[in-house]
Amino acid sequence: MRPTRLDPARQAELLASLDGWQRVAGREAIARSYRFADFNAAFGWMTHVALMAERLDHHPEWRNVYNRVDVVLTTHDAGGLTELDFQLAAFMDRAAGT
Ligand code: H2B
Repeated sequence: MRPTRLDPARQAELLASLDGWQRVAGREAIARSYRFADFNAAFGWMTHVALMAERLDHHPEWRNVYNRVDVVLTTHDAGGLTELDFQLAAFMDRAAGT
């Protein structure tokens, strides 16, 4: 079963529990940029996150340029933010050591 869209108050609460994540203008999504030591570190982190994304069946929108990864999370099926977005965001932060 897919999670349902969170109400705005709960979204704000969960966003406040994260560091470095922001709302995206014009759509219901959250975004964060990560910077790593080099491409190897960035891509290693992406690989680690990709395995979790498959397990959750929840996939990021992301872009990598050398040591930087820009991430946007939203739940396409729900048309907005769900628990899964905040779960994956927290996992990304832990995996990046932030
Ligand atoms: N990822 C994200 N971010 N949102 C979704 O709604 C979503 C997904 N849906 N990954 C999943 C895959 C769905 O398309 C498949 C069919 O389970």
